[in-house]
Amino acid sequence: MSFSAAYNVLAEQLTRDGVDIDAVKAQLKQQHIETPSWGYANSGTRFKTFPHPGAARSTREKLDDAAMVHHLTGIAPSVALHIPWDKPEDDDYDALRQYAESKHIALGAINPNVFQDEIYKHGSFGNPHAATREMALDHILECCEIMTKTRSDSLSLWFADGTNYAGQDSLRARKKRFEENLKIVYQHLPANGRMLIEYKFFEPAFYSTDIPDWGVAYALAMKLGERAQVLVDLGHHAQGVNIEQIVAFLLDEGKLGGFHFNNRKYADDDLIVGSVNPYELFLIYNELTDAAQSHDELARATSQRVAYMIDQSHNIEGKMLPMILSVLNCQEGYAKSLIVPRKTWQDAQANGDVMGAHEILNNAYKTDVRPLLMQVRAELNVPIDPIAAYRASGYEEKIARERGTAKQTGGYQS
Ligand code: PSV
Ligand code: MN
Repeated sequence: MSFSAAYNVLAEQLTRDGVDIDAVKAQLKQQHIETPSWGYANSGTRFKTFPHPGAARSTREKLDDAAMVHHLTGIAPSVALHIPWDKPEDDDYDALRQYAESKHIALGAINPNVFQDEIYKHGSFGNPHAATREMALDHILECCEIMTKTRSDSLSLWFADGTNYAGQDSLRARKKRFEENLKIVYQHLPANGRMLIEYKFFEPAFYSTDIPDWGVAYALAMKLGERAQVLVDLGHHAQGVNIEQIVAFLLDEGKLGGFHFNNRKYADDDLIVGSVNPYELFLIYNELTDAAQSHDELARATSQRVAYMIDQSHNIEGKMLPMILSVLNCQEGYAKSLIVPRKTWQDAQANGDVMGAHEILNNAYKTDVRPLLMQVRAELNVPIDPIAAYRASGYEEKIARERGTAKQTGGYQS
């Protein structure tokens, strides 16, 4: 059966279930997944980076690769930058932005780096030395200025801060130092800018981490104000944590700012999102769709501003294919959440119908949405099978030929 015949069958079945298929397609066409500049370079893992032939050597090459991912998927129109890894030599961010625009993509979230310089041995904002805290602050304030030049509206903040030994530093003092500096950063956000506070439950500090979980990120964001929100990096949770529940809570509080998609099996952020547990990705999207379709104004408005970003530095699987697959996995998870017959499901919940509610949700998850996605791609004018199109494009061979195998070009251990 051709994909369009399969799509017609699926569309009929979904319409019978009360799903508005045109609305579903319209929402899928508006999906926006931001890819990370560092995912295109030879960057990554804390143990060893295996260089990949053709990996980007400069920010412009990273933008070329991101543009290719967008060209093939139609839903990855922006790229997150990491400063200083993506700092232009001449500091000409306008030129960088124009280059991105010439490739039909935009510059996205700005990610400061206050963890790689020698000076940050004992942390950045949590550091007991005022001069080091000052340096970290200067860097992040510079990032606020960069946001204006790149027209970015999000500042993604991740801190490696913490301690390795009990008694090493005052836990309360570290908290206060963070609050003090974040407050200053908050005051320097550009007018349309917001601050996304990322948490991570361990590593590189192992005794205490200054922002170890969503609760701490949430408390900090609450104190700062409306334009500070929480960033949920899927890799930064212990294995059993129910991430979709965190997402639901933060949506309801107006405090979900964005995601870093990846997979927690790495205990950080380097595996393809949805590769191990696509059900979890669906459940996360289901909370987002549920908020987007609810009558709760705050949850609905919050869901509309969520920044969907990938944070993956692939090490053994190449660079472009895993990024394309990650974008497609997000598309599939989102599509499945959109076909949940929400009213029927909510009625089952309200009636205390445990098995009925569970089954309705799972039926959506088990539906093969691939014909729907192919139809959406055809309507978006992108290849119906972006992975096959990439393999056939010759791009991988071309960049390997032109760029060779670069050493580390952005990322850890550089
Ligand atoms: C370190 O865990 C990390 O991967 C964080 O998730 C940041 O978002 C990312 O680096 C980029 O700085
Ligand atoms: Mn992250």
